[in-house]
Amino acid sequence: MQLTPTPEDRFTFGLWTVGWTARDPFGDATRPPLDPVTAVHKLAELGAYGVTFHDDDLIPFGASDEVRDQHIARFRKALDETGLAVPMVTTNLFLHPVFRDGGFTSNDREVRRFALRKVLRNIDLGAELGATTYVLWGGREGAESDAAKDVRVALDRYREGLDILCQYVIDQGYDMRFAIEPKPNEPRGDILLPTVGHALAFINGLAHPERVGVNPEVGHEQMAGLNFVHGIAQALWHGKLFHIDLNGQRGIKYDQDLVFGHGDLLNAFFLVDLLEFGGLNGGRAYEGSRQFDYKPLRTEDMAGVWASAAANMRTYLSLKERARQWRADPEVAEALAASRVDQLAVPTLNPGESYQDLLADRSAFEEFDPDAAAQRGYGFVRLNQLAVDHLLGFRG
Ligand code: GLT
Ligand code: MN
Ligand code: MN
Repeated sequence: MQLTPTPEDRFTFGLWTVGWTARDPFGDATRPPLDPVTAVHKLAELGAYGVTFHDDDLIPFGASDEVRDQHIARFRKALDETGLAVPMVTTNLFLHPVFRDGGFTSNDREVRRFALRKVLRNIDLGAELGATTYVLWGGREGAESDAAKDVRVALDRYREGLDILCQYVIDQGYDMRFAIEPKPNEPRGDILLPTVGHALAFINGLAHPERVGVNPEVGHEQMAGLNFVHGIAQALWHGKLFHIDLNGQRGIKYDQDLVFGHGDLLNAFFLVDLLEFGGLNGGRAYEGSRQFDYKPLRTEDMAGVWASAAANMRTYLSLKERARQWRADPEVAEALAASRVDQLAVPTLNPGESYQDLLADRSAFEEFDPDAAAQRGYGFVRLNQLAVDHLLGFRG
């Protein structure tokens, strides 16, 4: 069993994850700031494929052009030394007080114009570093009072912002797509585009919908009580899974950003199974980075930070191995068939059959015995228990 990560596994970490100093609303930082250059070297040592960042993770907000260039040069050198990629970048539109009412949807037009400029500038940097995905997490785009924000016009402004960004990357000839990251709440009482489903619907109304997809995060969907595997499957179905943020969450509460698998482990198992083996002929269903967007627990020191970074990757690879064994188990194959999982792939009408033919088919209705069909169980519990047995190491 190969539990040591390599760049082929495509694991990435945001600078803000391992670099989180653990300041929370109730307490000061428990760890020192982490130099991005150290982060790059350490992540490469641990077997990561890439690193991602917000503009402000790399370059302090408000830095002069000269200082900015110095930070970029040091970072670039570290990337060259380690071979770490930058597949994704994003913008911080939430930390500075100027964004107290959001960026693209702030009621203050000057703030909206500033936010757009901040994003456009960082898109250029991302393109220079080879990033092909640009994440938009609108944590401050929202409200606490229903009087504060006309949601319909806020969505107009959100769309205006996205349309401008898309036009910009098209005009620049950048190979870059955007991924909206939904979250239901925190830091705002209610955040716009709160779930994967809301974001998917919004994308349809954009000028360049083909350029925009989603970056779902495990904990964000689970904060809303939703099934993450279902959300990911639907995003894949729409061809919109452009990026993914993996972590752990234990139920409907504040955003915990735990290590991947340290929340709903069974859901994480089925998620890895879907990503790695849910494609055509059992191959990968998703080819992009597997990003860990977690926060090392505030209780941990720097050694604990690196142990938790490694834990994310180890959990993913363990689940991948368990999923491989689950798929190869003949009893699982038999149980899947007994549950008629494969039958769902058969179209409900025959090839060439019309609804008129269905209406004429007496066996479908007049002669169909619903009471007899109702007797047939589906065996889903057995199937689920086989997954649990595999997960716990009692099979395979
Ligand atoms: C922030 C948020 C994450 C987002 C990051 C991208 S920033 O830490 O909690 O979920 O992915 O902006
Ligand atoms: Mn989160
Ligand atoms: Mn995230």
